[in-house]
Amino acid sequence: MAKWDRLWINARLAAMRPGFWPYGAIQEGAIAVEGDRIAFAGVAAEIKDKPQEFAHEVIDAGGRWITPGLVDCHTHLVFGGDRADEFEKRLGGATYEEIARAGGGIRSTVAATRAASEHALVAAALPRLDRLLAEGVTTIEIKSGYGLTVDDELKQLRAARRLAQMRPVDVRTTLLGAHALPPEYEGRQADYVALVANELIPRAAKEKLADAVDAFCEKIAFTPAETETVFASAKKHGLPVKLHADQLSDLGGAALAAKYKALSADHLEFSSEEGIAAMAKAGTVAVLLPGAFYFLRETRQPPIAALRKHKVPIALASDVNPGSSPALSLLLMLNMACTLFRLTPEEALAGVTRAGAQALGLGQDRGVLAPGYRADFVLWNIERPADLAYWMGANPCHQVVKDGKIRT
Ligand code: DI6
Ligand code: FE
Repeated sequence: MAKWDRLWINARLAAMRPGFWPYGAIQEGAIAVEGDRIAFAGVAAEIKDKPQEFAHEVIDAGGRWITPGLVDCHTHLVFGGDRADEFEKRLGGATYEEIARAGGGIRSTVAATRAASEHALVAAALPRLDRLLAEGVTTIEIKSGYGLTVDDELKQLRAARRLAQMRPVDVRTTLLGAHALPPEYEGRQADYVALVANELIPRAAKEKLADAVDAFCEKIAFTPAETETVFASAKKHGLPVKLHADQLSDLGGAALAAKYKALSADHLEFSSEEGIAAMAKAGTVAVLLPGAFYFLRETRQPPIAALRKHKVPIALASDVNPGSSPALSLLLMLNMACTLFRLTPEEALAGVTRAGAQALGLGQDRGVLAPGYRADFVLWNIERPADLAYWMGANPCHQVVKDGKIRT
């Protein structure tokens, strides 16, 4: 028999293939890789006595738990400046809307992002990325949405692509041109939507800078009709869509995302059960963002019971951004999802592995420990998988394997 490239023995395997969920399936396990794929994941029985006969390189996992590599499926990681001053103003009593009207809010990040070079954006994002990677993130989605001109949006996407060349991580980029109305389009919202649909999306598609298209469908952002214009263009250019839906009010965002077979609908605090049912039919993943819920002190919970009832996959993400979620820990999001939304630790783990991968259209490729899947996984210094959601601010990550190679 041909030997595997690398074999980890003395391992406990969590989050294996659907059907082998729940997570404590294998206590005396082994996992092997061949190239960038998992070649074996299961009971170690006959392997553990003579592991050298099975693989060129054998690693003793020391009884540690192994999970799939973490997937952070919703971030705005690339941006200029920060909004710490705005945080202080909000603590002093100012509202998000007042700050926005005074030229702050998203617009202040747009100004800082436009002023930054691609190189400066990469330099600013890199330490943030490193914080996430240190906790076992192996796949991250990064959105544009702070440039809001054709050139500045493409600059943000190029910066995101560049990050992928600098670190052992897969970056999926999402064009979020319809994030906010740029100041120079005040009173001409239709013209800006036309720019996104007719110029920005075609350019991003042609230059292969975007893997998906997103929009912010909200009273303070874009209407459902405008969102449809953006989505129609995305479809025409072969790009799947995602949606910031029903975060602050119910505009029917969940159903709209479903209508366009969106990969995911994100936030969802105000979504109706009909919207959730439509998502289930369309195969649209729910992405919950407890960091933004916490940081904006929101009170309306996403409809967890309806998501469970209709069996919509629930993903969790950091939503890293300077305004509503300056969160540089994906593990902390597991804790918040459990305490704030009452997810179980097992659901939370699925949210940053299997469901996170599904939310990026990568569910067939990664997010579970099973043969044929991408060999992205993490060894943890924990007693049980629920510890990942239990500790706050601990980083029990021991070793990360990306594409079958040990990340150093
Ligand atoms: N929803 C959010 O919470 C962020 N973007 C979005 O569409 C806010 C982004 C910001 O305040 O900079
Ligand atoms: Fe977001």
